[in-house]
Amino acid sequence: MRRLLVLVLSALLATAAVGTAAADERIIGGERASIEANPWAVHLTDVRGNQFCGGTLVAPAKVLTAAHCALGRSPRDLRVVAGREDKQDRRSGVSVAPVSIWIHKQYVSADKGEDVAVLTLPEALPYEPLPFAEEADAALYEPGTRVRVLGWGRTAENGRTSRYLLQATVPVQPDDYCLDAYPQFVSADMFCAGYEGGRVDTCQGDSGGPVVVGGKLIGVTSWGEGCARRGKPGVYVQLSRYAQDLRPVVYPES
Ligand code: 4AZ
Repeated sequence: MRRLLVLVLSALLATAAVGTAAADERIIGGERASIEANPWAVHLTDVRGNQFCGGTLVAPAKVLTAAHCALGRSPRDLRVVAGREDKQDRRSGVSVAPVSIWIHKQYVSADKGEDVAVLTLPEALPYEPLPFAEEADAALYEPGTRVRVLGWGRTAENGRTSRYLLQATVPVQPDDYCLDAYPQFVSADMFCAGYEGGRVDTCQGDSGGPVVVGGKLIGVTSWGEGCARRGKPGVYVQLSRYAQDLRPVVYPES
């Protein structure tokens, strides 16, 4: 009975949300993004189709996501949804179970670093992958660099996740700013991004998803205190730091 009520209420809310979509689209403080322009953007769901994380196609059959999105899950309990901008549009794109999950062997928790995982798909997908940053790409993390974050996560700290793919642009902050915000911040393995006043950010459900600059995947959405709060930037995996660990998993044939 309660579940029916929840179902009816969420249906009503979903209808209401469609009507006001243009007024306040977000990740938080963001806007709609098309899947055509961002074909490598994927989301992860459970077997029932509930979306809980993001990911990026980095090779035709490899999805990079956060370790905390994959940990404790079996491949058969997971689905990678690709080619689908609207989570409710079952006719677009594909939903596939991975055949295997690789989690960085040093991963403990998101705020300790190594928050990376790779899902291997049963076959190549017909969507353009996005290459990840490598050792030589350190300049892409310079403070002030405006980076693009994408996902289907919450559009308010305690709100619902987004039906549509959203994007926002946030500036990379200097390491001392990130450390002031979070004493556990690990400068070598992470970067943080956001405005000092907050307002624009990733949120729950965006984890595992892409941070993009200059046609490269430079980060993975990882953690933060709340969402879009003043003085609490989003924290992202500094992918160039993990390129060496990722290459043999993403390109096993080479
Ligand atoms: C999360 O819980 C999460 N504001 C993702 C991103 C941020 C905070 C939390 C950054 O998945």
